[in-house]
Amino acid sequence: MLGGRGIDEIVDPRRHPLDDPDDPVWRDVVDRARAQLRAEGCTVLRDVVRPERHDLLRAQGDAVAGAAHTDVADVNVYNTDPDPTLPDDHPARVVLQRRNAFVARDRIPADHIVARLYAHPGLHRLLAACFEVPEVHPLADPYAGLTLNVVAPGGDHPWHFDTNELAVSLLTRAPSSGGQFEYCPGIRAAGDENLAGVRAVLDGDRTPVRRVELRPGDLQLFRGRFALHRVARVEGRSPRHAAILAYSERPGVVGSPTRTRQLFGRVAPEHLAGATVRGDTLQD
Ligand SMILES: O=C(O)CCC(=O)C(=O)O
Ligand SMILES: [Fe+2]
Repeated sequence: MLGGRGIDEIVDPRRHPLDDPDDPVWRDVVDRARAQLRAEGCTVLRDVVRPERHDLLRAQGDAVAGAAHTDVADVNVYNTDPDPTLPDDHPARVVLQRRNAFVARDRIPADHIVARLYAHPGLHRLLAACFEVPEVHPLADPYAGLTLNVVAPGGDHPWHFDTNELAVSLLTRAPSSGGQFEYCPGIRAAGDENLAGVRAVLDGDRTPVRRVELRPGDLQLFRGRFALHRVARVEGRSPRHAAILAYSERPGVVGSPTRTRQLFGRVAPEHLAGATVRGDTLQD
């Protein structure tokens, strides 16, 4: 347990002064993140969680990992329903096996390190500055806003696009080997699906693929709506646990019923209300 002394007991204010945007260190963190996000669509803030909290971070993830909805499903990169009317060379026709598991937000206690970070206004302000958007909002989705992604040994998380524009993830348990995050920066854009480029990666093209080595406690900032990405196969005996902190530029974002059922095996009234908010006109 932590002593309830505020966010400083989780985040070292000398490295990441979340509550002090006038601190020159805050500016340095933002400048570096912006440059990398502009160039690559991805940046990693190292050791956002204090190293002395990494054991607790891992233990809290272990404590909820058993609540993951685990299944094997046939999916495509857009997580859309199969559509046999599409041409054979359309990327949505490539069937991928999803063997991962998500713990939903309603199963992660509010006092856990990842839940406290997800809700912290100082983190929202820092993330908005890094992503160069006026504001970021936690999702209105009762399950998908904050999740723990559990990838068991031998498993992976196949190529996909995210529903949300901005993704932030925090590794809570590293596998002994494998499980690297791979992504293709800006492979599609609002109004440009780049079907041929996406299909090429599914067919094995490594040209646009970048690899990130994440460590527990690092915060990864990522534009997942436009960058095809995956988690490579986890090797060894330890699972990979990553907290996914999903934010949106607009308030009120809720996932579709189809996507929600795939990820969590259940839906809430919010998902069925048809109030899905999207920032673009891409097909998913
Ligand atoms: O586990 C990760 O690092 C990323 C997972 C992911 O891409 C997702 O949950 O959408
Ligand atoms: Fe993703």
